[in-house]
Amino acid sequence: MAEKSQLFATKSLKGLLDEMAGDHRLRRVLGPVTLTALGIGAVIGAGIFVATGEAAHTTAGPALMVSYAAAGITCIFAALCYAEFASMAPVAGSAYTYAYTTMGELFAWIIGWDLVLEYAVGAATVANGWSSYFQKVLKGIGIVIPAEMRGAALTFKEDSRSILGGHFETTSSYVNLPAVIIVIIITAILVKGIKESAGFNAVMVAIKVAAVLFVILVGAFFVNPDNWHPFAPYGWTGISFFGIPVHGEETEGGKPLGVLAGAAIIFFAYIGFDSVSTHAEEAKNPKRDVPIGIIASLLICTVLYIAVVAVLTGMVKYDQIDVNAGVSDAFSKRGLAVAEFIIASAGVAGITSVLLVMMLSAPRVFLAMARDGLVPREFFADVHPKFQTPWKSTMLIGAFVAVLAGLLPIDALLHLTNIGTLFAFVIVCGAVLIMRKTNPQAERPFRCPLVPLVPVLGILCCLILMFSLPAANWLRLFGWLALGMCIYFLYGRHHSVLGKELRGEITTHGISPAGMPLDGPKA
Ligand code: ALA
Repeated sequence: MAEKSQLFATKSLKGLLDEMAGDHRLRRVLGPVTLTALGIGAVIGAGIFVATGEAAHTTAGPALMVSYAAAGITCIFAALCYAEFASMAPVAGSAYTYAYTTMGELFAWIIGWDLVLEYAVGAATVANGWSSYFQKVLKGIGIVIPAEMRGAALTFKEDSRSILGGHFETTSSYVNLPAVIIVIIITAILVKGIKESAGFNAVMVAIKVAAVLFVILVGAFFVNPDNWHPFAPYGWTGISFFGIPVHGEETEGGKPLGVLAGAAIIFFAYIGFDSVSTHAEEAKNPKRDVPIGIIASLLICTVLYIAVVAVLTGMVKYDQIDVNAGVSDAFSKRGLAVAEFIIASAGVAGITSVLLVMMLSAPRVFLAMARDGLVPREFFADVHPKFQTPWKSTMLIGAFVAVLAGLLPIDALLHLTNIGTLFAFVIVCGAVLIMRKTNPQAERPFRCPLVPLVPVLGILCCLILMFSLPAANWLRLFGWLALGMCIYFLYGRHHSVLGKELRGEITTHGISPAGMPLDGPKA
């Protein structure tokens, strides 16, 4: 009986806030500007620099501008929900912690596991995009990496007749070496510490915002409005239900086409604003600064993105845009080779800062889960005595990301990241609705406006985008969640702090049966 109720048992909001009073916490060093910079650092990256070219060319045409607006609006709904939660429960763990206080342990596990997927697979995607731009820069100075070490070892061939939505094939490359190397370097920086990381990030953010403004301001002089016709050559939608077309066109391999399908791809460009909430524990004034960081970074990025796509599709006809490095290539096509080199270099810097924030976030989700006993605490909650970082899990995630980035192709990684993130957003929006019912009186320094409308619209928009992705992604998401379920039922359920409380195994307040303080081992 107690075991069954454990699955749906929730952590109390008060308990959560009490936990924050413990002294084994991360250092509070981040203010609103740093948090917004971390948000922008996480958001502008491979999505705009790499995915835009392919999405405009193959999926949406110039109407990709509308796709960016649609994805931006979806994120704003989710961001408002994130901000309410982040201001109420400013502890590390983001949506995982929110789910634990509203929907219970099982949902919390699912979302925590899903967030690790988002950040780790997202980081591998970004490392892959980084490698493309880095190689463009190297080429500019006459260095060419051998073909065997230049790209992913595998490629995915979509096939609507296959039950798995397609199959992987080997390529002529053994490993994407630049991607693996950058992941190792970032891992080392993150083990050393958050303060240094935030400073490094600020420089990168300045460079990439300058690059994006350069693209918009210089590119605007080369726009030919004729290139915007036809505006939506692939249609306005592109929705399928587990591979069965519902609205809009599809490729022969079963990949949806159109503005919504484009939005589902470039949604990747917005991922990252939510990671601001995973730094709540390191924020100086989390109740005020975290919502500011989330919303400000998202609004700034939406405006910049729409402007970049307008310029890009105005400079080059959509069906001639380069699918690997569309933004920098547009300048080369207009005879601006120097500009191409400048943008590629700044792109490398910009994408690096995204990688940094994504790889910073995954170990922090594990940290929150470890404090609750759902993953081994000795490993995942071990804060380094000198650097005060979760160093062991940072290195584990680094190894996982390096393997994915070295072997898998960017499109498969990108789609998987998107579906995992959209799923997390659905849960966060749902959690806000539940929390308003179960804890109506709780202090909410930031209130999501127009509840229930905004969370409900957030859920619907995310589901539509999930159904605009190729069907194979649903299978991969289910596969990842099934693996997570096995781990939960074999480990997490038996070691959960909440579960032990329910079973009466914890006798002394604040001390687990192993004699370990509930908020983790001493640093
Ligand atoms: N939004 C991030 C990017 O575009 C993940 O690289």
